Amino acid sequence: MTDDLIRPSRRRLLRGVIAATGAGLLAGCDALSRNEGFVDLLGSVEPLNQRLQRFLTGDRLAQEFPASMISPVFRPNGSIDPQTPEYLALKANDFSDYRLRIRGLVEKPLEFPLDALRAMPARSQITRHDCVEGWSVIGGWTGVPLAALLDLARLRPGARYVVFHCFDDLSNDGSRYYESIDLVDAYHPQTIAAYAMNGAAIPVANGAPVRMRIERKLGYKQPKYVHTIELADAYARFGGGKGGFWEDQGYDWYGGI
Ligand SMILES: Nc1nc2c(c(=O)[nH]1)N[C@H]1C(S)=C(S)[C@@H](COP(=O)(O)O)O[C@H]1N2
Ligand SMILES: [Mo]
Repeated sequence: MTDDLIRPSRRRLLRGVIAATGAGLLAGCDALSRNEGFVDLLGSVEPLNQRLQRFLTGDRLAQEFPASMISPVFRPNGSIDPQTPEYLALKANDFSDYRLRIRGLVEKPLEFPLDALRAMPARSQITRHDCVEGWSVIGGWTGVPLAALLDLARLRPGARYVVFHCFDDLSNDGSRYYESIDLVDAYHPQTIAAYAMNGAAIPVANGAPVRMRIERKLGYKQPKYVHTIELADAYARFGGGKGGFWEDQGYDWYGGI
């Protein structure tokens, strides 16, 4: 059957579905808006969750690739074997005591063991990673959409940035790698807390056990070894104040691709 042949009936079907849903929604909303409790609930939820999800994420996706294009080696860069005591302790137990923490401007601070993350609805994506040093690699990632984690923790008013705290001390001065993004990128569908790379646990060199993939950003905005995701009104009070480890050295905060 050619496309031309099936298209007209599909269109009719679609029209029918839209009409039916539209009518159902209208009746439902009308009935619900007469219930004051529901209106109050909408008033409190709408500004934070629904508005963010509906309007801030309506942006373009980074290109995704077929599995045949995955690079044989996902070249590691920056920290590749963190030596901070807290990381070494977790690594010694194969990360069984690891928790991904959500805190800051949220109603409900949360902690996720790896098993809990793996049990959540996942997203997989094969994308190209571009480092400002001038190389690119293609890799496959699986993880939990950051949007889902933020929805569980529920943002508090004033939350504008997501700050990622990492285990590693790249500059060897007692500080820790960190990064930050705004809520547009936080709610982007390809922004995931990844726990797998190319179908296996993420190797230590690439950020085990959890690293972010924020696919419309350059390499330095893909924090590895993440332990805490903090919601904040501003990023100036973290690290050197410019929003990230490399930003503090002069790199651009937005770092988009
Ligand atoms: N915690 C942490 N995250 C980091 C870095 C780092 O040194 N530490 N390096 C960044 C840079 S510059 C790049 S290019 C990528 C490298 O990721 P990869 O090691 O998986 O290739 O991680 C980014 N995230
Ligand atoms: Mo990089």
